[in-house]
Amino acid sequence: MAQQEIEVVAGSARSAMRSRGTVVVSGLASDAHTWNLVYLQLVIEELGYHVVNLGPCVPDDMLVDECRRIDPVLVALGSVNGHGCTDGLRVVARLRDCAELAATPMVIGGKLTVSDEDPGRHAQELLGAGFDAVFPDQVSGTAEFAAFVASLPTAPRGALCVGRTE
Ligand code: B12
Repeated sequence: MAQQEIEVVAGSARSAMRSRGTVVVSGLASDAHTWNLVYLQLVIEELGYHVVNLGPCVPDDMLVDECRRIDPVLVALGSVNGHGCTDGLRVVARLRDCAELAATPMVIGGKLTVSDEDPGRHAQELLGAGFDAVFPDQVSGTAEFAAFVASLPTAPRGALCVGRTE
């Protein structure tokens, strides 16, 4: 491994060790919007967590594989194109099917549908499918999300590594 790569890996491991745990931030398979994910990453980092940001248009298989590998203290999914409800219902079922992710806190937020009609009904559907909290733009903002993140238990020291070796 080149010296530069070793320094990057060591730096990332140090930041994970100092943090309250690792959070996976991700866009959904259909969604090309990126800046909401950058915004989420910055908010979560300010709250003391290490963030692995998978970026936009993440296929379901990749999201599941990365969450299993990383073993995060929180999975935060962002939607902007309005298909968050459809994509979210599908992928949360896949995530919850993995025994090691059955109890992992998972949230989704943003513009979850293509119309403003009845965000509460869609939120209930997403909660019923396996999310722990839903933050639709119409009825919630950064303060509610930050309060939820602050309420998470701190990861035990041994669980702070970025990758799970299987
Ligand atoms: C830039 C942009 C694009 C770029 C994205 C480039 C990129 N690399 O990101 C491009 C050109 C690719 C694009 C494409 C499309 N876009 Co566009 N886009 C925008 C635009 C102008 C800005 C979005 C942005 O970056 N905002 C800045 C970030 C920081 O804010 P944000 O995205 O609003 O996210 C906030 C919240 O949603 C929330 N949030 C988001 N995720 C989460 C997650 C959690 C857990 C929480 C708590 C909060 C949260 O917090 C964020 C900060 O406040 C908006 C219009 C606008 N002015 O907002 C339209 C907009 C988002 N786009 C829209 C649409 C419809 C599309 C297209 C379908 C257009 C088309 N017909 O092709 C495609 C979809 C492509 C796809 N496959 O996803 C609509 C969405 C409508 C809806 N959801 O109801 C918007 C609102 C425009 C509009 N008024 O119609 N878009």
